[in-house]
Amino acid sequence: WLVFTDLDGTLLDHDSYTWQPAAAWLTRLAEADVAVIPTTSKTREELLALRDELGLTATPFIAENGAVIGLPARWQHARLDRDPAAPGGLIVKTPSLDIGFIRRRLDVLRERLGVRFRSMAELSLETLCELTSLSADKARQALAREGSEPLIWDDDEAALARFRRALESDGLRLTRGGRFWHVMGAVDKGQSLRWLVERYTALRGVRPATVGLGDGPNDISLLEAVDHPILVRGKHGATVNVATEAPLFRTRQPGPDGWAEGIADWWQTCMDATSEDKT
Ligand code: 2M8
Ligand code: MG
Ligand code: MG
Repeated sequence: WLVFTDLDGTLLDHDSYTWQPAAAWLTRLAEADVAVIPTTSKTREELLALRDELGLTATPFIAENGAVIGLPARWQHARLDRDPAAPGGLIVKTPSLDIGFIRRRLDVLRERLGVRFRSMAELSLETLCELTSLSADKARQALAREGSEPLIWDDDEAALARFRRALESDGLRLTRGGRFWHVMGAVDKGQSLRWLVERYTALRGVRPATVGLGDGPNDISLLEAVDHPILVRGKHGATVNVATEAPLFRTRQPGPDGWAEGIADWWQTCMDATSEDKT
């Protein structure tokens, strides 16, 4: 089994970013050799710091809504990876458009459509800290974008619909996180998740079963791509309509409490059930 999990509002609390209620399960999953793969809007820099804190240094990560994929040593493949590993042994794939291009298109579209928004790069560090409750250090890590730009939308729904259409005809995509809208190339969490499943299959010769946890509209593609989807109750108020073939488990609690609730249910129905079969 591979566990793909969103961070903000899912493994981490929407406001305080703590994951204490999920810590015991993270330990238990590590002991059972189940890989927990962060699949998030956060940047590579934010992930590099968080991986250490969460104890997830041996597993890959999906950052910036699919625009950045980090592969640790065990997930690398001599024939498939020609890119050199960075210090620390990580290989990072960026299967999308680069941030400079995205920002230039955003400027052009804002001008042409006359819509109002502020990109994260345009916010002062102080405003960003206020909006997100991140510390200045963490906010700086969030600003180190490579393949997606978060936005605060300051205009109405009709303008948003026009903006989305214009982005799409430019080969760009718009998705919604807990606080921001995110613009990136033709990627999403689900696509990068499938890419990692293919990689695992190529390396190990078996197709892994997958669990996915998320709370926001930007997690729909993730939840639709896994065998066992878990929708964690959101604190953001956005509706999340998931169309999965697999039955969707909805947690009662938000954030890391909901994460633990969903994982406990999955463990009971899938893991305990299989170990009983074996005995
Ligand atoms: C942004 O991502 C969250 C994801 O739900 C959001 O849209 O609210 C990103 O900029 C991320 O890099 C940052 O850490 C986070 C902080 O709340 O906000
Ligand atoms: Mg989230
Ligand atoms: Mg997220």
